[in-house]
Parts: sequence; structure tokens; C-alpha cells
Amino acid sequence: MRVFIAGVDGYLGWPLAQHLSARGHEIAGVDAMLRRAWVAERGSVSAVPIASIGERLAAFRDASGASLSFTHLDLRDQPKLGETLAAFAPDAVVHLAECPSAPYSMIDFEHADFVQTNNVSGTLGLLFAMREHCPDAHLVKLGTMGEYGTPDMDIPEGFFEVEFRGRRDRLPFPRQAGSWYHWSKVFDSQNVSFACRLWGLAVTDVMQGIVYGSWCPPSDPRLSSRLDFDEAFGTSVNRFCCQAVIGHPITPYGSGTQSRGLLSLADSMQCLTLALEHPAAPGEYRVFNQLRDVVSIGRLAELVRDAARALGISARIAPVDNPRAEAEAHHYNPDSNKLRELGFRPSAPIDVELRRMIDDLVPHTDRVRAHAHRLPPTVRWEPAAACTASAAEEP
Ligand code: USQ
Repeated sequence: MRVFIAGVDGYLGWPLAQHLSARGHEIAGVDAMLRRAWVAERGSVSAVPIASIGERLAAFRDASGASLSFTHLDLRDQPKLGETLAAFAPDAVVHLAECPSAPYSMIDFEHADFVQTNNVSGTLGLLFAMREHCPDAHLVKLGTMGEYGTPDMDIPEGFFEVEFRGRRDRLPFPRQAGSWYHWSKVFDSQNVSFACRLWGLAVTDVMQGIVYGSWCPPSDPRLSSRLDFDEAFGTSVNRFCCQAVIGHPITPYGSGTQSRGLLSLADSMQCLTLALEHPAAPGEYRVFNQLRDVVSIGRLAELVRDAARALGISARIAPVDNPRAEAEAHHYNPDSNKLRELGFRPSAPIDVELRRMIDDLVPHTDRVRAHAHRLPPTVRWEPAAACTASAAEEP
């Protein structure tokens, strides 16, 4: 299959290119190289050093014997995106090219506006370019479990049956996102499903939980994927592991009773591949909830602490005030059967994956320690009055 990966330089995109190529698929990729810039803007680095895109492409060739056709572009550049898609003529398109950070979107108006414009316009640009140049290709679009929020009922995969005033229908399950970033994904889902109805595109919208884990093939460090730990681009699990390796206290926010769906990077690769190799039908808009374990953040902190201790690293937990406005005590029971029905078999259990990640991080302890000041949360989901008050208190 010819697979076009938008966001091929990212945490998921770079391993996905390698994983699909190893299964015999032909890969082309585009990236605006923005993730590197955002992390630098936050004054941080990837804990695992990453090669330049040129070095990555050379390593890809050396490892697979195949070349990855790469184009540096922003999805909002319609003419260039159109040309690139037309030249490659993909069977499938994977859309990972978005700003993925809730805290980054909550910094101020400029960041909220950027994240929503970048994500929503980029997705719209891709939809129009696909309509024009590859209307039969299957689109696998990365959404997020965070679109649903934490309703006080089980979460189905995208749709549910509702009865209202004596009539029944199958309707999209309500979305109640908790950051400007998560709302951008909600808007994407609406646009993608509309394009599907309008133009007959085949789409899988993946509601993915929090992905964690390292990708460090021992054969060649140029193949490694990034692993962020700063407050904006590091997600909870990866941050907790980086905190543990440098002896920084692990920081569950608030009571730590908030629950999330998690899956390892290896499992994410497996799930995205299953979606690609079992495409949606023309005109079908299907939604997969992509997660493996549901775990509370407090329990997660304990799992990371214990994984570190098993490797001889003394780690400790120190809860901090929750900088986010989010429910801490809530029901959380999402369905996730569709990928299992397609054959998803979770790989290593979470404690094994955590030990593997910590092992991969140990050689890079100094890089993390040098940027440890980027670990504590500074972005707060506060109403205007509270923001003004905390700004006034600053020295
Ligand atoms: N959290 C802590 N301590 C930390 C960092 C986070 O307790 O040091 C808590 C947060 O308050 C939140 C939970 O961990 O309750 C998850 O936060 P996160 O930063 O791991 O994940 P989130 O902001 O929700 O976003 C991440 C990815 C995003 C993806 C989403 C999937 O950045 O792209 O969409 O995970 S989900 O969480 O299912 O919406």
C-alpha cells in the first residue's frame, strides 16, 4: 500500500513510517517541522536526542533499503500539498500533523488561536486536497479521547443510539473537550465527518488515549523518536518517567483520581496499522477509540515509581496543585472493541513498557536534568480574575 504520512517527523509519525515500511508498505511523508520549534520555544528538548530530517531519511534508507519521499510543507499550503499528493497517489493518508498540546493551547489568546487555526485549517486543507487529488484514498485522522471529556456515562465509539420524544436515532456522542487544543480536535471531527458525507471520502477518526513509551532501535540512534517531558509537550506518563530518572518528584496533579485511557507507542503503531490495513468503505465515517488500559493518574505515578525502583532508581511522588480545570473524581468507562475485533492484541503490559522506557532514558539523564526547570506546570486554566491575581503576586 502507498501510505502518505502527514506529520512524519513527529513522535508517532517517525516510528509509524518505519513500522509500515517493515511491513512492505511504500511511504511518503510531509512535515512543517513545527514540533521541534514549539519545544524549543518552551525552552526544552527531547529527552532522547533526535537526528535532523536529512539524517533520518538516510537512516531510513540504510535500515529498509527503501527511500521515504519527504516534502517540507505546511498542510495549509494548498497548492504544494496538492502537488505532493498528486505525485505520490496514495492509497491511504495518515493525518498526524497537528499541534498536540493542551497546555500550549492554554497559554494565551495567541497560542489558542494558533493551535485552532493550525489544526482546523490544516485538516480542512488536507480534506480539500484529498477530494481533488486522491478521493479514493482512505484517511486515518488522529483525534483524541479528550474530545469526549468525562461524561457521567460510558463512552461509546463515536456514536450512540438516543431516544428523544418517542423517536430514535444514531447520533454523534456529545463532545465536551477540556482545552482549546482538545476543542480543535472536536472541530476537526465535525469537518471530517461532513467531508465524508459530502464527497464520499473513506475515513477512520481515531480517538486516541495518552500514548507513552520510547522508540530507540538499538541498531541506529538516527531512527529514534523524540520523547518530550516539558509541561506542554511531555504527556503525563513520559514526564513521570523522565522525572523518575533524574530524581525529580513525580507530579500527579491534584488528587490524582482523574482517569485516562493509555496505550504504548508500540500498541499505537499496531492499532494505526490495523486501521490502515482494514480501511473504511467509501463514504464511511467510522470512529475507533484507541486505548489499552484505563488508569488513574495517581496509580500511574505509583506504577512509574515502582518501575524505576525495580531498576534501582529511587523515585518518589509529590502531588502538586492541579493547574487544569478538570474533573478529578469521575466515571470513566470508554468502549474500545472495534480495534480488538480487527485483531489488536496488546503487546507488553504497562509495567514492562515503563521499565523499557526508563532504561532507554537513563543514558540521557543529563539532558533531562539540564532542562528540569521546564518540568513544573506554569500554564493555568484559570478565569481572568485569577490570572490577574496570580500575575500580581509575581515578584
Ligand atoms: N497530569 C498530571 N501530571 C503531569 C501532567 C499531566 O497529573 O505532570 C494529568 C493532567 O492533569 C491530566 C492527565 O494527566 O489529568 C493527562 O494529561 P496529559 O498531559 O498526559 O494528556 P493530555 O493533556 O490530555 O493530552 C495528551 C496529548 C494529546 C492527546 C491526549 C489524549 O498531549 O495530544 O490528545 O493526551 S487524552 O488525554 O485521552 O485526551
